[in-house]
Amino acid sequence: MTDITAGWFDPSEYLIGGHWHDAPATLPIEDPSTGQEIGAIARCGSREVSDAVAAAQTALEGEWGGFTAAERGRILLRLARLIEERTEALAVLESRDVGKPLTQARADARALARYMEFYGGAADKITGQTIPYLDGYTVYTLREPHGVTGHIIPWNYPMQIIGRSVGAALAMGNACVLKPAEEACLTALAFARLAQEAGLPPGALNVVPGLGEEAGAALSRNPGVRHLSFTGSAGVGTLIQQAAATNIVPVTLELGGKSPQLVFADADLGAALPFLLSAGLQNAGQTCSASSRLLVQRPLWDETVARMAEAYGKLRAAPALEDAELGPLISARQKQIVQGYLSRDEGLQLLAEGRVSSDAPKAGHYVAPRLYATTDPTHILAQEEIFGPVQVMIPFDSEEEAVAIANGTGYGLVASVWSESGARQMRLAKRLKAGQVFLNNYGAGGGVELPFGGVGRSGHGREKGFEALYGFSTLKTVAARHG
Ligand code: TXE
Repeated sequence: MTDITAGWFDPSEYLIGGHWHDAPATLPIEDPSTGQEIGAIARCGSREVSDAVAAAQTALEGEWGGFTAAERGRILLRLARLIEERTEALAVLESRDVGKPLTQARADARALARYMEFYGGAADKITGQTIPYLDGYTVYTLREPHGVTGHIIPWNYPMQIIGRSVGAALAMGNACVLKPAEEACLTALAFARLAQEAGLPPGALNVVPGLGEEAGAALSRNPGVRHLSFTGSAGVGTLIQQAAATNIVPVTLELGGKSPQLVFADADLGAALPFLLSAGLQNAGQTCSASSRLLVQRPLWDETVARMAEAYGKLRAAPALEDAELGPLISARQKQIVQGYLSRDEGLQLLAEGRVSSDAPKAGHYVAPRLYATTDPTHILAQEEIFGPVQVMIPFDSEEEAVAIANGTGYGLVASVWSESGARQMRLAKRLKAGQVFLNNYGAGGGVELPFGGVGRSGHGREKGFEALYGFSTLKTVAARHG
């Protein structure tokens, strides 16, 4: 078996209270590009999870809990520098573990550093308010950490999601227990090593890899956890919210979407095209904010279809380290889910299909990207999150119709509008049901400063930006009567 971390660390260890422990049992690490087993991670269970929660509590009562906001910020800033120094090593780890093209993994590693920089800088800039009240009173508010926060994250963007949730939680002074996805844990473990190197005290961050139904379920039910942050499927999100209800703790859920881009006849199509394509195919479409629906006004329909189909014809899925446009999907199971949808494409018009590289290992989880068209926005492939390299184009006539189609799934994560009309942009920014609306762009470069989250079935709560710092803290009102 290859040494997947190139001697950096043993991936089968897990972190509790500042100590790396030998795994009680292990789970295999699979390289999605080859289908080969390339190592093992720990299979933590309820015992390790409760030890991790206890260690986090101890950290809050000890050194970590005594840190000033500025001291916490300084550690995160040091961590940002360490991540920057290891960008390439982190990118290679993520690329192999997730099957993500190297360029995309590099962008994720840079984002992780940037999150630490942003939250490191923000840590001592969160303030309360003074509130004018009755004569003889002084009223003010304090922002305090929740305590122990639980972070259950998926496999598609481990570094980005650790950055936005663990970064913000630590900045506010919480102590974190992180349960990475069993399919991709390596950069979570690397991040924890670097956090230690940056001086994060023992117990402030604990990492317990394991299965969702074991370690994940144990973490979500542990009464010592005072806030839960979850990114993943709607089904598991429901379980997390139920567990949070039992313990009466706040929960942030980010559950994916069916995000549309609306292209109007007055749009600059040349500017839109790269976004129409990449927003749907980044990480082989395994992206919560993937733009899987492209709504195009009829006067631009033929040209958009022709140019998109031409671009699809050039796409290639290849091993992650070859850095083609697409890598494999994360697992045989995910490939099965995507192929299940593709087998239900009756009634759709297949406009174009990319290809799988001829030298891609047969046991890798490759799916050739597909572009479809339909006039039926209720078709299952135009309604459900496929989480694979599949986009559906839908024509429309009026702005009214475009809004109805765009808002016509239960999801509400991202929407974008391509139009030169400022008035239309402003109208639609209000009318589209989404946590974020992008005007003449998609994703705004992923900026860490931008609050992010969904409405409807896409979840609730906000991560990223300053908003996350409010989510990872609780507000205390202090009212003093002094006569
Ligand atoms: O997600 P899961 P899966 C969607 C996407 C994909 C589908 C299935 O549509 O096809 O979900 O992916 C942990 N208690 N998204 O099965 O199961 C699990 O270990 C507590 C969208 O991988 O939701 C992992 O750490 N935790 C999404 C995390 O939950 C549990 C990203 C996510 O896994 C658990 C990923 C349980 N009972 C998938 N069961 C997005 N929004 O970006 C599992 N987990």
